[in-house]
Amino acid sequence: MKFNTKTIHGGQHNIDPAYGSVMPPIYQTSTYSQSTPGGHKGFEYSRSGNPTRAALENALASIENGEFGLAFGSGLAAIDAVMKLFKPGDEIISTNDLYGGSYRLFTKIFEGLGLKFHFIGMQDASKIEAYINEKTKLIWVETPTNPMMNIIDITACAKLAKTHKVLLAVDNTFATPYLQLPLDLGADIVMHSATKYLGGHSDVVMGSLVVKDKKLADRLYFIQNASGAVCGPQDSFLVLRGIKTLHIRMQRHCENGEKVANFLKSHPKVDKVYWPGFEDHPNYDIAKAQMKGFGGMISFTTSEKTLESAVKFVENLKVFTLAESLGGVESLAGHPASMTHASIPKEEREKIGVVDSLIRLSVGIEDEEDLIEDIKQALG
Ligand code: P1T
Repeated sequence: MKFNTKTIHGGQHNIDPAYGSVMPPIYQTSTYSQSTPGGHKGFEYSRSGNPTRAALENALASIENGEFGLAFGSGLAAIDAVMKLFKPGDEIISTNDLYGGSYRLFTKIFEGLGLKFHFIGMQDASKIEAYINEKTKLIWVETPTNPMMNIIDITACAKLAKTHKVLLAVDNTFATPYLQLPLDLGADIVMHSATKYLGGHSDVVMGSLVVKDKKLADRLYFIQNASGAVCGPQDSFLVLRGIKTLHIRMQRHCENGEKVANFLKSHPKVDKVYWPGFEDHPNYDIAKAQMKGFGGMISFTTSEKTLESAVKFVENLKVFTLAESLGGVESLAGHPASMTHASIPKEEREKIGVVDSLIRLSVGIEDEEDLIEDIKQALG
């Protein structure tokens, strides 16, 4: 089955044996009757499993070319489950440019529990090996990174991970499986904030993991059930519905993203534009090789290079909404330094380019003329 068909049908057989409904029912139940202790029909308690969530988890596994999907109450809950695979003293190498909440989870929760993190630039994957030692258990990659749109070579990271027998996890939130399939490139775990493009309509908070290996899936399932950060049936239904239009939404996000990125690049009030589709992006060749398109996420700095100019821009927008999050049908603008990445100390964030004049756009699927007109008037 090819990708577009998978978004609609992948993992979705025998959805409703009772009435043949085309969409799975929302099984809004916490528990299931048993004829005798242990005599149930596959589900016993909705933390451990729920048919609507199972339909979504099967769809997630299908679109990521994996075998096992797990859905969580948020993207961070999914990352939290991955980190619980490890024990005090274990080391993790992570991209230094990543979602501020992931950084906060790593440094404020898991460092306190004894995990050691190395935050490094991974744009040149050959630099990673120097940080691997016998305690290393995981390489954590976000690509494209949030918010600097750096591109990391997943195939090169996978080779390193295999050589040193460590796991490779890829946060695929910005790219989505429409553009990039980390498991096919050798990653062990693919993670999503399903809140974003998978859900696609800014109406749900959710996270997911997909893996190929049964033993790894069993360990993650144990954590999902034992820690209990699952998502509910209604949210599962919404994300399953969102996935069915992922391919057409992504097509338009990419088209509009390209138009907006080029417009910004040519504007005198804009300094730098970060988007992996530019031929002068430092890792353009890697982006071209591992992604099917370049997506609708763009960051840029104002030519005035001040906090005030960035704040004024986002306040002036009329079609774009100033808000946290990304990946919905509507265009959003954010100010990473004070919003999504405020939990990263100023010196750390400025080292990677998250300066006060940086603005991040999630380009939606509206008419491109309206988006460009809006940016033009806000810059003006
Ligand atoms: O918000 P949540 O569903 O828990 O997902 C966390 C997360 C993980 N990984 C990436 C790459 C993300 O972008 C996010 C969430 N990001 C935002 C809310 C944001 O505006 O960047």
